[in-house]
Amino acid sequence: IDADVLITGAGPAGLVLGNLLRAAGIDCLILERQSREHVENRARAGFLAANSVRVLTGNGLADGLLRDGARHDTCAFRTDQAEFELKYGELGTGEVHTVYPQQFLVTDLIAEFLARGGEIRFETEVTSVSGTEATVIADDLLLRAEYIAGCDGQHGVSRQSVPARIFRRDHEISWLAILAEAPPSMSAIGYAIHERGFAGHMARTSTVTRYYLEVPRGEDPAAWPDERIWDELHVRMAAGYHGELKRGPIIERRIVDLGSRVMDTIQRGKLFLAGDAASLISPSAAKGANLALMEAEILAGALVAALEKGDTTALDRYSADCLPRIWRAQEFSHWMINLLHSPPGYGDEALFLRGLRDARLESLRVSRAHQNFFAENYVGI
Ligand code: RFL
Repeated sequence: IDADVLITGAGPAGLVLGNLLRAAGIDCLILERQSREHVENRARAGFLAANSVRVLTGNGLADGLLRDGARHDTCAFRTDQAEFELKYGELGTGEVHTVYPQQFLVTDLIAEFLARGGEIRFETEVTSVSGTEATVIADDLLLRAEYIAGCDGQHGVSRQSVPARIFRRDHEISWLAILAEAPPSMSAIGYAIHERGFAGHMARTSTVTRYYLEVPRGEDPAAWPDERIWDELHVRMAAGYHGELKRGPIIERRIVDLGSRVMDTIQRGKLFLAGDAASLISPSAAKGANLALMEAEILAGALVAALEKGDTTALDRYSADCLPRIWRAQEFSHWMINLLHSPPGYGDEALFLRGLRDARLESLRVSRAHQNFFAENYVGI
């Protein structure tokens, strides 16, 4: 046997799981396709919900986050005529986000996992996983474990070994996801609803800001040189009216097709999925990394009970524990998609859906009950 627990993938799910298992003295090995440098520089998420911060703080994984993370509690919705702010930290359950770029978190988690005596094999590609045999093939080598945690993300192989019914939706919306070397332009998270499409603004650090622009499906990011990006953001965010954007060099531009995937089970024999391997959620409500951390914590507790006490009750009900939370996050994310987008064109149906979107936005502006619903779901899972 090569390890008690073999983990595929050194993203947030695999690394949090690995750290929690090491804290309980469980021997585990992480197999990661990319180099350490690559995963430590991969910018993605940034908004950590209260539960994620609790998981990290409660397990001694929050030093960097508590030192360099920023509290975030307000978002603003704007159109070209008006803007309203929601101080979600004062609504709903009163919880806030902590902004801490995912690549910083991954860097911290790798260092801590190694310090706890864990082993990571970088540049090691898993090509097949068996939940019934509890084996993994990586770089032509057969590895055995008591349990396997499939944390290899959206494009990994683990989930292919779980025979499940898959429910998916292509939202038929694409975003150009942009990282700019520029300070945030607003103190709030900004959602701009515009005839030309959605635009978003999210702080990352004092010198880097994430923006999103809705673009047609199949768009080539190369068609978006810096100046075109800033000009389009200027128009959609009505910056002439609400305040100029702080411009800077664009350091990353990539297309994200908004899609969702849920499976009817996320386990098979000795194999358990967590994070983007278990479910895919569109980034509209910033839930992906937070679901990954929630699942990693549940799975760690279940694996510890099984390995230390031979009690597999929690492992047996792992899918049943996670799936209702996954569905709730999906539902809210879907609600956000409908709040931020409407189909293009001026046909009867497009205008009808735009009318619904405007009504939804207006309800959020004026209804305290609606604001509380938003706040509770925006920060919670
Ligand atoms: P990851 O982070 O994708 O890690 C999986 C790891 O597995 C490795 N791997 C393999 N290793 C070995 N063999 C194989 N065959 C392998 N195949 C893959 C990969 O190299 C990788 O290192 O999955 P994990 O751990 O489940 O974490 C999920 C999160 O990364 C993801 O949900 C979020 O980044 C989503 N997301 C956001 N989530 C939030 O909660 N808040 C946000 O603000 C937020 N913003 C975002 C986002 C995702 C984005 N993109 C790129 C889709 C913004 C963007 C632009």
